Amino acid sequence: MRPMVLKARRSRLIPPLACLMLAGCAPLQGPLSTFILDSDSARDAYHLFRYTFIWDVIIMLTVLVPLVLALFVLTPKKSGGAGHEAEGHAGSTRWLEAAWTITPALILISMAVPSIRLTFQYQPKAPPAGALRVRAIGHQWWWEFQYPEFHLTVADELHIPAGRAVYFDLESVDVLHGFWAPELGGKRDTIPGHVNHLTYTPDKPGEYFGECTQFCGLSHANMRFRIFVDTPEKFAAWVKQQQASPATGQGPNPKIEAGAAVFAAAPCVACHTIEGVSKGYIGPNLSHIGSHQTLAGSILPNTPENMTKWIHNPDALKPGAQMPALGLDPVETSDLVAYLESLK
Ligand code: HEC
Ligand SMILES: [Cu+2]
Repeated sequence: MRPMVLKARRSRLIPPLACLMLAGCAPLQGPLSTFILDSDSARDAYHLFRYTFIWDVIIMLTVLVPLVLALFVLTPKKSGGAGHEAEGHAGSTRWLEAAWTITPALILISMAVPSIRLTFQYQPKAPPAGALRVRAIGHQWWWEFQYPEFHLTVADELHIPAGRAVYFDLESVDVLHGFWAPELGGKRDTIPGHVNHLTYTPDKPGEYFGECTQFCGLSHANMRFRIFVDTPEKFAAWVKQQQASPATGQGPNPKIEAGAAVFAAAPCVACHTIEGVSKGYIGPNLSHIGSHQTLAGSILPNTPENMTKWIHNPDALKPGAQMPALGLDPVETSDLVAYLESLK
């Protein structure tokens, strides 16, 4: 009876195992897939991966097939007698040894050369001609993006034009972070006191998810960002909108006016910049926060409800968040939210 029981048990393992294996396929299509190739860097990295993978398979088969044959098929018969195993091919192995030393060396070189070439190609010391320069600065736990060309600073949502190279200066103000938007390729660390570089050219308009990839403290997993690749026209319009002065709450809406007054009188001004209102730089620039799709390291959709919850208690949404709960009353908070959401 025992073998039957074992078989039944084993077959029960098949569905969960199949699920596990299929779950591995989900990232092929998900928003953080390295198999979606929307930039030159992503494509080149994929081709290199495919090249090394093919060699890996060939090497695995070259090693495993003779090993399995030796272990299970070609084992000498017991009757051979003592000393039989030691005979070997003495005298004729020199060429064989040379071949199995030189061939792997050549294969390794053929992988190393393109790996090193690509590594340097996508982190040049100087920006490629015509590239858009962006300083990407990691903070616990959000991203600051500066465009020197446009005198612009934004947070967590980076806009870049399709078809134009972007050149990142990657920096950190506190601890090690990692900058990675997988579908656009090119992952690189941001290191305090050191500037790393990365360049790629996005192919086409789209919305891309990014993540911090180096464990950087309590809310590491909440340190996300978005890259919006726009058409050149849409990008130019976005730059214009960001450069314009934000609505400052002086309109006819009394709620927004009241919210502007709350902001100006609260400690918010010490940490946040709103152009024409305050010059704080500890936290994200809020000049056009109403035009953002997400909040707080791209972990929440930008809705009045989420903004209210965030201001009420940042730590509850993002453990360790470097913004204090300021104990504003509900009316003040609701006015403040109306004001911030009006800043387009
Ligand atoms: C001690 C500094 C500090 C003070 C005071 C402060 N903040 Fe912040 N704020 C931050 C930091 C840091 C972040 C980024 C947090 C994160 O995402 O990890 C932030 C994030 C935000 C965000 C999300 C921004 C984005 O781009 O997603 C909003 C909105 C915001 N703060 C509004 C306010 C308001 C309104 C006040 C006043 C009631 C205020 N903050 C007071 C430091 C501060
Ligand atoms: Cu980080």
